[in-house]
Amino acid sequence: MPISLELANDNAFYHNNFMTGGYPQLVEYDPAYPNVGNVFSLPLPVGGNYWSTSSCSDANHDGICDSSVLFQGGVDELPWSARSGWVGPGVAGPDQFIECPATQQVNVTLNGSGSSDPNAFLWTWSDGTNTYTATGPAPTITLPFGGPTMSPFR
Ligand SMILES: [Ca+2]
Repeated sequence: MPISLELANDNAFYHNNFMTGGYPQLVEYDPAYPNVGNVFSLPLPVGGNYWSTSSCSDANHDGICDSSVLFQGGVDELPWSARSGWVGPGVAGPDQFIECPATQQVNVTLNGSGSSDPNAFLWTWSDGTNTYTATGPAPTITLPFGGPTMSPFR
């Protein structure tokens, strides 16, 4: 969802998830109604926003993209690499040891309910070849025998 700025001055926009929702640009800006003094990030550890339209590399894995997000009428100098990246790291709960049946795979329900933002869960794991994802605070996923170590993310 975009924001539209017309004659809007001296605002600070940070910790927003700017998602496309089909809009081509997330900040609408009309040069006929210029804005001054708006910022789209604050010094770390606050940072800026998450932009779903922006590709992001984060070489040092600090959660902040290596490049600014530029758009007409503004710049986010410290964009977050993940949705709601400013929320603390996920809490996966205690380890689970689940016996694998003869089918060589098992359904496992994850539990991230202890995390601080249950609406922004993203789980990722890898089998060494492919990377998989699931969303939500308690997804049920199918894992193979000897399955991977799971990591919950915000
Ligand atoms: Ca970084």
